[in-house]
Amino acid sequence: MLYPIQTQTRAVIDLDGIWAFRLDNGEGFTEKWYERPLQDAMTMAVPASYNDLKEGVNFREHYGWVFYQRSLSVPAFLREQRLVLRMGAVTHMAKIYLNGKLLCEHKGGFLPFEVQINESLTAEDNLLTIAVDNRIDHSTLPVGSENGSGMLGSFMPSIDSKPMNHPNFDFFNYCGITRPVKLYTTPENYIEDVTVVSEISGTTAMLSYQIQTKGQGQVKIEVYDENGKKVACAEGEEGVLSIPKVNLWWPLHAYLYRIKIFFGEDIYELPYGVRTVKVDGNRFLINGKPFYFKGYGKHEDTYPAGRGLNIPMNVKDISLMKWQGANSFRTSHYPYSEEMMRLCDREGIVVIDETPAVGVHLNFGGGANFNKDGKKINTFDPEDEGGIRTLSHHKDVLRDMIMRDKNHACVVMWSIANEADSAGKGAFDYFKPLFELARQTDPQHRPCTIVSMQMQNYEEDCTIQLSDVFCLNRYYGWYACGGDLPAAKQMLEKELGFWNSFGKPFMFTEYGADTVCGFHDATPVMFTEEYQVAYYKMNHAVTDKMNGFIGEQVWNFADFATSQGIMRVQGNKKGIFTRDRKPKLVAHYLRDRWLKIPDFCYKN
Ligand code: GCB
Repeated sequence: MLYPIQTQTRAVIDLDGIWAFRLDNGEGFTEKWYERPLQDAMTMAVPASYNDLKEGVNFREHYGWVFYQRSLSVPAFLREQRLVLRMGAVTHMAKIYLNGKLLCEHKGGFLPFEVQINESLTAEDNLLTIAVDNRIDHSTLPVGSENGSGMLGSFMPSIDSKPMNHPNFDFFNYCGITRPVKLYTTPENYIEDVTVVSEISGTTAMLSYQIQTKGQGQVKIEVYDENGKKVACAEGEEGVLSIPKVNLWWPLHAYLYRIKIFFGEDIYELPYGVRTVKVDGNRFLINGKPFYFKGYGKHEDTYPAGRGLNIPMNVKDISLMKWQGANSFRTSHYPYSEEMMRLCDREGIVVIDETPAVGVHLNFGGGANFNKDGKKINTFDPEDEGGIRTLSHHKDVLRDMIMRDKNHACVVMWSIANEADSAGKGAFDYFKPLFELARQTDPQHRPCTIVSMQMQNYEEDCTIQLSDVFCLNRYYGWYACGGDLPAAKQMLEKELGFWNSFGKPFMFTEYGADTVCGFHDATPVMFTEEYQVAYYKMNHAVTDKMNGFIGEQVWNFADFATSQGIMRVQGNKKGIFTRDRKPKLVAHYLRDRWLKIPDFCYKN
């Protein structure tokens, strides 16, 4: 799906700002709130998660639908164009109404969707309503407990007073219209999709392209370098463009060509970095050279926007990454905004792109693992016995993520899930078709992985058969052997020896220790800044000896909000930076280490 941009033939109207807003009291649909101006409405920012923008626990933890509304008038001179309403992301489920009429519904909170609105639009003021549902269960990604049941943050029996979300994952269930809402135009005959794949031979790049169109017209395509000089052109819906003396896109040294596509009256432009990605033996090659990942698992999480698009913070985060000598991050645990992906292309930040499949594990934490009769269930048990019901939605989000991000130079690998029950019974049969789908859908054939968790029998993990790179989340010295780093080191050495023996690349996609900024001790004890440093030093003493170990992504870039519970002190505190991006002691240690580790050939 193309990102909406303004060109000589396309206009983009930004619908962000203050909208009217109301929590559903159970009457929203029966009273048809979408048919008339919302009564007793409050104000709400778009884009943003709504949870932290008004006070009160009932507001923050609201369970179910909310209604957003605004008026919409379209300039007469645009009415002859094709008018498309496009939502960057609505978390987790949306119904879009225009003048009381349901235009479309969408499931999944982290990917864009759009609908043409010409036929429902009137010449005057139009009433646009977006109803948003934040409920999660065994059919959604991410996964939550069924029907809002479960016990929040407690190991002791307690009563279930009212249904509420019980995430089977460790981040706050922020929701709302979290990314921009835009109205864009195209001519009647228009460019629908663009796909470009690079191959490099010597100093020449061959770009195979495919342009999908609707309607009548001729396709022409031109490529411009960063100085605005035309370096290649072609005609036809598909073909090959050759760029001699190509400037490659390198991590931290991005070079973006501008691909301009003409079709009939329509024009679209794609920023495009030329690079290749390949796994070869136990190496991860970018442009043929063995890359070493230094960076983080992140979250889209800031105060008070929640998971709402925060462009200044995205710029700041990348600046801090560069300050620290990092070169990469993973979009844990959902696809990030298109604005962030475009920024990473521009800045040369390498990205592992992850689906929202987190919590696909009913045998671990979260309280999602009992059916309504109180019987223990396994993740991949038949659906009618309480097993997970995510497979078809998982296919949809995987396909949509790849279709959205397929042309990004920054994306070098697809993560199909985070910490699923990948060593559980039935896991291979669940994941095999997803790997096949990813490999068929991605025109660039990037490597694929599932990010695997500790605390399960790693020798049984289906990542062994399916993944191109083993991505490990490991917490030796925290959840295992917390406070006993010598014992943790022994266990880590044993396990990493196992992964090293396959002759495939493997890396950490998470390792970390909760650290409350300002806690200090001369003897490093858990939760102090000194312990976080000692923890990482111990891990690196082991990983640096492992030849096939191709990268270290720490958990987490910054402290972030989670559900309440006895394991979390006003959120998860494993950040290298605090939630407002102040460095902890470990930030300086990592900076020192990473500035000395080259981006390429570290393990040669
Ligand atoms: C994990 C999860 C991540 C958690 C982290 C933690 O393995 O992937 O979502 O936040 O552990 O801190 O426990």
